[in-house]
Amino acid sequence: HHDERTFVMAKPDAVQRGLTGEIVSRLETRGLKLAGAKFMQISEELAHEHYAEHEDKPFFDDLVEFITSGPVLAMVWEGADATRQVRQMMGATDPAEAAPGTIRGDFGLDLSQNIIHGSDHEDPGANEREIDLFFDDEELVSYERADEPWVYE
Ligand code: YYY
Ligand code: MG
Repeated sequence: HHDERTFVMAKPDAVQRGLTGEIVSRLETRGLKLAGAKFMQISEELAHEHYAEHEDKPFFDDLVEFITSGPVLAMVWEGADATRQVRQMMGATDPAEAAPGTIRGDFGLDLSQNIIHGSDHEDPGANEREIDLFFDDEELVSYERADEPWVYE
């Protein structure tokens, strides 16, 4: 199955640093398929919902402040094992620990400004929950990309 969808977001630091094109480009050239995108500023309420699992963590208030501090590019990407593959391309949560070649490892140096969000592949249903939180069904597109026969056997 090549139709797994995952939620990805270029965070406010990525937008401010002009990294949104680079992020889209990496996912796109990997063979993942863009199914939806929205340039937006996250409200306080949406930030609390999106990061609900971290509500009790000491970094929660700073995290909400950061993610609402400027526009983000929210996206849905589709492909085989998309959630886990995006996480691999993102690298470790702390950019200081992220391997070179990953998005965080190539563009970040410090928590919490770690450039990109991707749904947790170890939390079943996180991808669909986050997609539903940010997108209506009619904002997502199903189509075939011309290179698909060259990406998938
Ligand atoms: O999924 P991922 O973004 O890699 O990490 P999470 O553990 O879900 O944490 C969400 C978000 O919180 C992370 O991207 C940065 C921030 N954060 C932090 O500021 N300080 C920490 N010690 C852990 C996470
Ligand atoms: Mg997470």
